Amino acid sequence: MKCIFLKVVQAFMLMLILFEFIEATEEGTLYVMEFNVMSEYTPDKRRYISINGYNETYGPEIRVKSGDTLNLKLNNWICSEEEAAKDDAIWKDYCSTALHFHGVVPLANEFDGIPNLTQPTIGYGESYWYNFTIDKSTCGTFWYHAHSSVQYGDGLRGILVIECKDYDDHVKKTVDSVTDVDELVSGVVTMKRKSNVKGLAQHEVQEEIITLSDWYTDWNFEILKDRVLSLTGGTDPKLDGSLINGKYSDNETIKLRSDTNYLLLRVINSGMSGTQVFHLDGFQLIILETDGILIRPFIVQTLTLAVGQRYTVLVKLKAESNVIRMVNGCNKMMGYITKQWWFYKDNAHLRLSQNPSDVRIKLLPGYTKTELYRDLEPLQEESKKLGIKADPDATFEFNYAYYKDEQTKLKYETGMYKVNNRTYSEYLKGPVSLPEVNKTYDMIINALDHMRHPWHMHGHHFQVVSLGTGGEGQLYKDVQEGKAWDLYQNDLRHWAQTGKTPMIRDSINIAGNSYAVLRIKTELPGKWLLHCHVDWHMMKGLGIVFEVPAASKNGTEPVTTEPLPYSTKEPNPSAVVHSVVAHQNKSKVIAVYIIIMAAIDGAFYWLLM
Ligand SMILES: [Cu+2]
Repeated sequence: MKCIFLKVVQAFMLMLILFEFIEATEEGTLYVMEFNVMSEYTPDKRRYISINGYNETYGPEIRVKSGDTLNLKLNNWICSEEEAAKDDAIWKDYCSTALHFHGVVPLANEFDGIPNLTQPTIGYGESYWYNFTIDKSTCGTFWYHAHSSVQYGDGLRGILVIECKDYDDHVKKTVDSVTDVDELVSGVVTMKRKSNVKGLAQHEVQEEIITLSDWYTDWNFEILKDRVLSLTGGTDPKLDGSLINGKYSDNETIKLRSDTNYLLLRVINSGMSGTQVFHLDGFQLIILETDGILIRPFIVQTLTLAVGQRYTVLVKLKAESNVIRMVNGCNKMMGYITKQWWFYKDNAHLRLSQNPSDVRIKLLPGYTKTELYRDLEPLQEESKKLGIKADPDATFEFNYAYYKDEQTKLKYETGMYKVNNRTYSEYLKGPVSLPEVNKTYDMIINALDHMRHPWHMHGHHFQVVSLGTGGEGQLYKDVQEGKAWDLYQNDLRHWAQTGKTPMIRDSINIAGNSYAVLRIKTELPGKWLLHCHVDWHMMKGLGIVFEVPAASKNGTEPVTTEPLPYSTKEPNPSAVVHSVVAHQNKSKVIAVYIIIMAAIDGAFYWLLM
């Protein structure tokens, strides 16, 4: 009798193990989609770019899993035929396009979406296929956006969520670790050693996407052409408003389900320029993700996002949480544009009379403009994935400033940003060559101007080894003294003494008259951008291109990369729509089955004898 019972248990355990294995060996799903990109007008005649007729300045949300394949066809109808035919570089830029998948790393250079660098530009009436498989290690919150002219602020953008088991488990473990905690305190969350992940009810956690973006009343193209790129044009046009989830309106609501105990928010700054501040009145924000990197849960009260940055935050609701006020501040030249939205349960009474202008963003609890690069520590597995070692193989220095002298104006017909005395378009023609692939490099970025800029790295995540808070000046590897140098040395000591890992991400604010030290490991050959994500600034030259060489066949000697082969702009034959097939590697399954059977039988034999 005992024997039969044990056999039943054995068979059941075996089934469980096998089920998991088969699931894990499944090939990803193939998603085929088409983006028809065209210009539309808002009711008050503001021209914007719409994807597939969407009525807002965001296209459809793409939600896939790690390992899935995307076949995305983009059809460009941004301009009229007449506009596209204009013999004018600014018009040509706006009428052609290419799509960048922001933060999706690793992704081959040919899918990075940089017109005339990683792909041919998609002209008026032309189509282009983006066909790639998302790496198994890529997971989290991302976005896609145009990388031509100032199109994305006009609407050529959207959210890309890549789901995976590690992310879900991390959410569940964090929920389990804070579920019995009465009062959450800012700082690192103490995680339970053994987490009862399986026992958690999925419905308890309600996921919402919160996109934050600045907004300009006038058509971006006009602002660019008539103001920013004019002879007397400044660097930052006046910002007119802020969008939450694409909406200009204030006091909008997001419904909470009646059984929601936790909110899981994916917060994204997908704007053109303004740093965004995010706060929930009376609630702590447990940060779980920085730009596609899972981190040790860290609690803050107010979140600050540079353009391009994404965070996942978990919010533990209280029994009486029927109404939660969301406060958003969009940073403009002087001060903030302030908005409030509401999360609410059906039976809640909304106090819409509360005025967001009463809120002083700078007085929000925990408000800071400083990046938390010492606190937002990646999970160990994430650090391992990147494989960044303690010392760099080489260090590069990039110094940027804004030039509006007569000579610059004569040459570029407007003031320009330059990095090491060259503009972005000059780097497009002649990238900085990094010596080798599979090496660790430090990039020192020095701000010689007084403004804050959100820098974004293509094709790589970076570790933030050191970062100034603003005003301490530049870091020069040959000078080795001064405030910035002392801060840098202090950070190096900190990492050595604590054994902690610096924050890892792909976008970061660098303060004015300051510096950053970003560490990367070159893994993918190609030409990659490192640029300010304020589109106006990029149009005025603020970015560089660096080239990672491909290893030669013997794996050591670097060779110069050849131009990428583009067969055609027409639909790729591999992109034919077909139903999803879940391939199961039968021989592997059988082999594992036999091994498990043998192990279990052995264990039972040992137990019973
Ligand atoms: Cu900038």
